[in-house]
Amino acid sequence: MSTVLVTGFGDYAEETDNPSGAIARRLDGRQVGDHRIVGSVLPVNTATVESALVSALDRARPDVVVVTGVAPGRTAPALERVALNVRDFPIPDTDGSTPIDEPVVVGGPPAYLATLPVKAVMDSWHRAGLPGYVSNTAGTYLCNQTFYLARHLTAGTEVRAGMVHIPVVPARATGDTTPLPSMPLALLEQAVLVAISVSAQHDGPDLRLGAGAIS
Ligand code: PCA
Repeated sequence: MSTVLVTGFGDYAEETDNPSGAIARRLDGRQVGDHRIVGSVLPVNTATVESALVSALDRARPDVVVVTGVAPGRTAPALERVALNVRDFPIPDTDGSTPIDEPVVVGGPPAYLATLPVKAVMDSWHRAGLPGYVSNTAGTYLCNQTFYLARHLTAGTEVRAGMVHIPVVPARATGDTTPLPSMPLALLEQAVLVAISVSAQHDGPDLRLGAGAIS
């Protein structure tokens, strides 16, 4: 039996019903195949997110960590390939803090690649009829910070860590004449579940599938 920690985020700015937090709550305690899921909701707070993540890691002792967060404007779920050691916040966090060009970890490596099998997850999404892609930037806000921390804290261990960004749900996209792209919560939850089970089961190197981008 392996354990997967899935984190989502609480509300922030215009995301007053963050689907990533809702999914983490819904999946907490679920067992999928041979995998036990621990779900945890993290604060959108640059000063406290690390201690919240460390407590979740201590509690779950996971084999796999899947950080999730909402990215308004994204068209579909995305596996993030890279976490940067940069905090350059486009909006303040829930405490009003707006770091500019500060590292996530002082003296840490400039970047980490995900240790989840991002291509295998993308392939399974497509086989399950779910849209999804590999993204080459997780931004420079809380999700990137948390993804970087998850990789930093698991570096040199067998634990695999990565991040999935999800679009907003339809309710968040109404009332606008140029609506944000959206997907229903049930489909987003299914995408996160596929990411969890493929990441927990996949053995050996990632699939060799092209999913690059020009920009
Ligand atoms: N999304 C933000 C932070 C919290 C969340 O759900 C991000 O993508 O950085």
